Amino acid sequence: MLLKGVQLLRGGLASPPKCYNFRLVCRSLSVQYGDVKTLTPAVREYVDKCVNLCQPDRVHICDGTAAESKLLQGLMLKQGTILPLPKYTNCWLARTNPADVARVESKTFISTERKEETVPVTPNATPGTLGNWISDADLKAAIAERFPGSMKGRTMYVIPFSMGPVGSPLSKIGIEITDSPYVVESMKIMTRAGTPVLDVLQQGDGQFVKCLHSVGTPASGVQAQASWPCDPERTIILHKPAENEIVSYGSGYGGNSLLGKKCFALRIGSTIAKREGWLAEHMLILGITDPKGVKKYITAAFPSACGKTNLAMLNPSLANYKVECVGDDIAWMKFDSQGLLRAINPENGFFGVAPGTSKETNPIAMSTVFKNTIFTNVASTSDGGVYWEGMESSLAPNVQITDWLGNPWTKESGKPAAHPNSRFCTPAAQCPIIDSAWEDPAGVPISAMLFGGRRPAGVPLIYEARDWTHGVFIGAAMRSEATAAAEHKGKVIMHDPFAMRPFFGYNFGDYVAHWLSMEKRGKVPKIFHVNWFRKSDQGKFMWPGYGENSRVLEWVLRRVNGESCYVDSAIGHIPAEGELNLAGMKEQVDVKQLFSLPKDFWTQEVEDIRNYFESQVGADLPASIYAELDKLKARIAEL
Ligand code: OXD
Ligand code: MN
Repeated sequence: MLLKGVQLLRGGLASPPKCYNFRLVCRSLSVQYGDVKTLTPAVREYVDKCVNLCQPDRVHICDGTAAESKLLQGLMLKQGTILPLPKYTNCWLARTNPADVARVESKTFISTERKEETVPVTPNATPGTLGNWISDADLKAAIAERFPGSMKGRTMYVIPFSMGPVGSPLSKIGIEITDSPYVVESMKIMTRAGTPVLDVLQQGDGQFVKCLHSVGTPASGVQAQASWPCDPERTIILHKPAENEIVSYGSGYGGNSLLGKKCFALRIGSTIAKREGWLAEHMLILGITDPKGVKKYITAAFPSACGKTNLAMLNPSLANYKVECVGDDIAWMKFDSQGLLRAINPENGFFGVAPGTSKETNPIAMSTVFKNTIFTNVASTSDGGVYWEGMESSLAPNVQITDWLGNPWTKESGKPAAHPNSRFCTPAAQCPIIDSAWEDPAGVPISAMLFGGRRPAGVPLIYEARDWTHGVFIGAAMRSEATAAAEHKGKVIMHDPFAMRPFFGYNFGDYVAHWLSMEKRGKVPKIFHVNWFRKSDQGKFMWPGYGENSRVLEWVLRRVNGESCYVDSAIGHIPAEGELNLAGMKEQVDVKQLFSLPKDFWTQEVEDIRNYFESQVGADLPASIYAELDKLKARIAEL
C-alpha cells in the first residue's frame, strides 16, 4: 500500500493515502520499522517531503524502545560505527572521521528575511562574529546542492522527540529526520524520544520543530571512513526560525547532528523564547541545600568546555551543603503566574566533555557514565574500558591503550590519547545526585544566575551585579579562553556574551533588549560573575576550584538571602573581608590577589569591551548597556 509514495511493510494505515503537492517526484519505498498511523498528517507530510528529497531506501519510525536500541546497536556494530566496551554495561565507543570532531561555527547559518533580524549591523563593514546570516535563496541553493539523493542506500530514521518532560507546558516537540543510527541512539539519550511524543502531538496543538539531518556523501562519492560517513567539505547547519526549521548536512558529530541540543534548544529555542517572552539559555541548573535544609536553585552560563558539568555535579567541600543536578548545559526559563522565574532542563542526558573528568574532579560524573553510555572519540583500554586525559589514577596496571584514532598509544607519544573534545553521552536519570524536581513540568524556581569563563588574568573569583541592568551588561561583556568544543585554535581570549555567541538565534542587540525586558515581566534573580581560572604570576591557578567552589555558592546564597556580606568595588559587589568562608581549606589562598583589580588590566578590558560592542553590535546594542560601560570606565579610572 502506498502512503504518499511510502510503502508500509509493518504497521497499518489509519486512512486511505492522501495526495499531497510535492515539487519532487514521489517514490515508492518501504517503512521497515514503526507505525505510520502514529504520525499526524503534518508529520507525514514533512516525512514525505524529506523522503522525496533525500531518497532513502527505507524508513524507520523510531519508537524509542530498548528493543529498537538493540536492533540499531547490532547494525552499528556490523557497520563498525561503534565498538563494544565489555568492561561496562551497555556502553559503546564511536570513533568519528578525524575531520568531524567538533561543532562548526563557521558553517552554521540562520536565515531570516532581513539580515539584521539575524545579526547586528556592524559599522564600516566589520566582519561580524555574532552569527552567520544566509538568504532564503542561498539556503534553498545549499539544500539543493547537498540533499537530493543524500540518503540513497541508507535508512531514513524519523525521531519524534520532546525537549523537556513529555507533556510539560514548558516543553516543545521536534521531529528529527536522520540517516545516522548513531544520531538516533544519541537522541534517545539526550531527549525524550519515541512514541509517547507522537501521542502528545496527536492530542495537542500538533506543532513541532522540523529537523532534517543527513551525514551526506562527499562530492567524490567516496567516504573516507565507511564506519563514520560524513562530508566535512560541504558541512552546513541551517536554521529558519520563521518556519521552526533546522537543516543539517555533512556532520555526524554532537551539536551538528543531535539537533535537539544547540540547534533547537538554543538557536530556534531563543527565537521562540523571544516571541513568547521567556529565555532559552546555555546554562546549567543546580539545586543547593544549605545546612539549615533550605534549598535554592541557581543557573550558570559558562562557554562550552568551561566546567558547567562539573559545577552542576558539584561535590561540596563545605560540610552539610548538598548540590543536586537539574541540568548541565541548557535552561529554558519562564515566569510563572506568581512572577517567579522557573527553569526546566530541556535535555534528558549529558553530552559532556570527557578529558579532565575524573574521580578527583567530578566523582559524580564518573559514577554516572559507565552504563548505557555512548562514548565518542575517547581512547580505549585492552580490558574493554575507556580512557582519557585525567583518568590516569583509575587505570588498571598493564592495560594497553588505543587512542581515539584507533592506534596503540603510550604517554611518551606526546599526543593526547582522547580527542580534547571527546564526549560521553549518558542518561541524566543515572546521575546519583539528579534533583528530585528535575522533571517537574512546572520547572524549578531560580534565585541566582552566574556568568563566567576562563579568565587567566585580572578577573576576580566572584563579583555581583548591582542590579539587573548591570547584570545584563556583565553577561554581554563576557569573555573566555577558546576551548576545543568548536573549531577555534589556540588559547585566545574570545568574547562570548552570555556563553551564547555560537548559539544566538537572532540579532544579539535584540537579545540583550529581550534580557533587559525580563525585569518588567517578573521577579528577576540576582546575577553574579565567577572565574575559577585566575592564574598567579607564576602561572598557577589561584583558586583550587571543583568542590571548593561550594564556598563561592555559599556566598551567593547569603547574598540571595539579603545578607550584607559584601563591599562595593569598581566592577560590582565582592565579598567583604572575611566573608568568603575559607575555614578548613587545604590550600592556602591569596584572597587579596584573587580579588585584586589591576588598573591596567581593567582599563584595557573596558577598551576591549567597547571596541567589541561598537564594532560588533553598534547601534543595535541598547543604550543602557553602553551607559553601564561608561559607568564601569569611570569607576576604573578612580582605582
Ligand atoms: C556542548 C557545547 O556540546 O557547548 O554542550 O559545545
Ligand atoms: Mn554546551
